[in-house]
Amino acid sequence: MSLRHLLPFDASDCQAQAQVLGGFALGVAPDVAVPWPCQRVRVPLLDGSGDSCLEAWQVDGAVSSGQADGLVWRRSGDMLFGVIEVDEAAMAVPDGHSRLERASAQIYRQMFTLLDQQGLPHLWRIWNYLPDIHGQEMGLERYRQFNVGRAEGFASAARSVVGRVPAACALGVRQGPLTVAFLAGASPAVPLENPRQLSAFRYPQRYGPQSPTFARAALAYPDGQEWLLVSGTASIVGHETRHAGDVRAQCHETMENLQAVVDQANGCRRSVRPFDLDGMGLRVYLRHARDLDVVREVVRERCPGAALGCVQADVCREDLLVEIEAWGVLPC
Ligand code: 3EB
Repeated sequence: MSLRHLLPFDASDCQAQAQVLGGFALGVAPDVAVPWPCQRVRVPLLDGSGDSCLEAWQVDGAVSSGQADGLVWRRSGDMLFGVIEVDEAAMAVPDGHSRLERASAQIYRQMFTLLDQQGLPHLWRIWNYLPDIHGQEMGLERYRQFNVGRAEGFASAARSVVGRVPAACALGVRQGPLTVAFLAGASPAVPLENPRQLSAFRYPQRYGPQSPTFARAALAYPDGQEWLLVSGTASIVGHETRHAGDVRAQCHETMENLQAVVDQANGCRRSVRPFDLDGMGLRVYLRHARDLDVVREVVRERCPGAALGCVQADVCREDLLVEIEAWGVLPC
């Protein structure tokens, strides 16, 4: 069994479709019909052509699938990819809690229940997309409400919200439901932190009543492979945003942070060769489409060979203009 990332690929390629564990449709109209769990991320594509673009995780073993209550999943051997969407508007409004907090807690509970039932309890990577991320709900920014709900979900499954947590990203999208995708397995991933940054799960209260629950990266081991899954990474040093208002400097700082995480991975990798950012895949989130040329120039300078996808999305702190995530694969 192995795992391969296809980017972008053709929805009419039936042979490829049959062996897709799951993936993403990115774009302003990502409503492509596919037979696998697909996270629809409603964001403008900044460098591709067409209305949408598919990315997928391909496996070479047999797959089995299931769906229930807004959750769609597929598994192959010891790995599972799932997508959950929740219609916040349809949630009951509980006393003293916001709809988004409730919806986030419910999604995470649902995910943990499935993983326990499937005997694949170890989360490797999570992708969180929220509409109106900076909106206020009951006096608290929606991203902060999401953090409260996410931590409730972890706690109700008796999971730690510090230390051994999955890699993740959390971005604001202009349209669409709250959606969470996840990649999990039978074996634990090795969580990594960035020595230049305070662990996000230790961020101080000024960023919200509940710190975000994610590790800076995860090393996962599908059979015969070593996967480096780097979380959304931005211009943060310690816990503070650097270079507010300067997208070029933020992009340089972000590349430094990505390199620092890759260095951490190389310090404990099992593979003979080291990971190299230039041989990895990068997804770039820009707050403003107008910053594309500057950001591409800075990224290309450091990583001329990386597979690059750029979309417009809201990074979770209002002063952050760019966020970049990365993944890499090596034989081991
Ligand atoms: C940061 O470093 C930037 O809430 O899951 C990056 C990756 C960020 C994941 C999350 C947030 C998350 O704090 C934001």
